[in-house]
Amino acid sequence: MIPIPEKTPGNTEWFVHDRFGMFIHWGLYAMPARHEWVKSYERISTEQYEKYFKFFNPDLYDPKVWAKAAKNAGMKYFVITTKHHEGFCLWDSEYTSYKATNTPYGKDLLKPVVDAFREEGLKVGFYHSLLDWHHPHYTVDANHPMRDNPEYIARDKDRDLDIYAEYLYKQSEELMTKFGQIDILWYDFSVAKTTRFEGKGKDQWKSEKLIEMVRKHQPGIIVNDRTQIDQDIKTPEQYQPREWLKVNGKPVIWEACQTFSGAWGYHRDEETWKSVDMLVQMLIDSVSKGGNLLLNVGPTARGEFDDRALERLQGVGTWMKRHGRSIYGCTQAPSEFICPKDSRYTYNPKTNTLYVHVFAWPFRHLFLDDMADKVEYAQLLNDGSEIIMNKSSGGDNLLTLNLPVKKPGVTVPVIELFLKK
Ligand code: JFZ
Repeated sequence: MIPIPEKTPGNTEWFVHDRFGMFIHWGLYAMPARHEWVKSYERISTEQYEKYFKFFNPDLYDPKVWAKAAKNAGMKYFVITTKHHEGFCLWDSEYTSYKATNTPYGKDLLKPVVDAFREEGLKVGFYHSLLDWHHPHYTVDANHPMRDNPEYIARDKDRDLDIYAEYLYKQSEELMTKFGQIDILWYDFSVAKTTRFEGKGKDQWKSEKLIEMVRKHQPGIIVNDRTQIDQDIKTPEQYQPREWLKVNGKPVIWEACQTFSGAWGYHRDEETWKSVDMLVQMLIDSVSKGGNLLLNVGPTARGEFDDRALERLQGVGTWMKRHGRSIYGCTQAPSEFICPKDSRYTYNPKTNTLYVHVFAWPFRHLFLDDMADKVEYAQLLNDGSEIIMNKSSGGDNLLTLNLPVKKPGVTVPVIELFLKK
């Protein structure tokens, strides 16, 4: 049995097929280059933060290069920050002057990236921050850069969060109407209440109204869960769920979002970069539990993917070129198939093919319990070479796969098992 999530309002058919996307976090925070939350972490005032706006000029920005890198990595969709918590807008919004067109760069950054990724055949997603540390009517909460500034907090009585909610609505509407078909809207996030501060959630964002408007303009769009109203997908962040994600005991459509290193925005000095090996394993792990992976790049302030990111995208792409078959169109394997140690199964229900991803290459033999009567033919996926199978004579239905002693020269070797009809 394979879990079947309940139908949701958006079109998720392509999403659960495509499995792998690129997240892009890009904004002024690429300049301080020490975390996209720098304004909050370092309690930076809007006046002090202004220097980044004043000098922002990503002169090497060429989204066609980004789109090619994503496509070559095997990614099928992308989600870009239209505005992050700092409040800076990548597009030429009618409702603010805090936008790319008013920086030294002087041009809209959003339209070109949408066009470039579409051109490469990728689906288009917008991340939009519900938080806004720049808007004058955005009140102080536990995450706000001015949370320790009594004078700033005192002026909250003159702030009207409904005015901000109206801004959020208007900008969301721009995003939904000025860029053609948008496939994903990734709102972020609802703020928890603390002893000192009120939280912000669906009542403050007016989430119901937002979602209604979004669906009016983009009927098929996939909306995430962070407005505090669950829609199409759940979004576990920086961890791999232990099993198919459930809400109230029911399986849901889910997408893990993960960074290459510890930050989402470009972080110059962060050194906890994941290896290609680990990243490929994370992608496989997601699909083996019926989920997607949204893997993040934080472009530099000059407008490029840095070498560390490019190297990993290339590494993942080399693997994907030969192993896309065990990812696209695949999901968790039916529960009757028992996965061997240090491996992950994925399964393509259309072709009735089972894929064994071997994370730790064993010496000579891989034992598959209760599979002897189920497999018609087995091969290594990277080169299509036969894997000889032995069926045990003990009557226990054990299938033994005879592996080469030398691990195939790929990041994660995969054995493709064509099952009997
Ligand atoms: C959010 C952002 O704050 C972060 O910068 C990035 O964009 C990521 C994809 O999403 O991360 C969160 C959101 C919510 C919580 C923590 C991190 N939370 O509720 O604790």
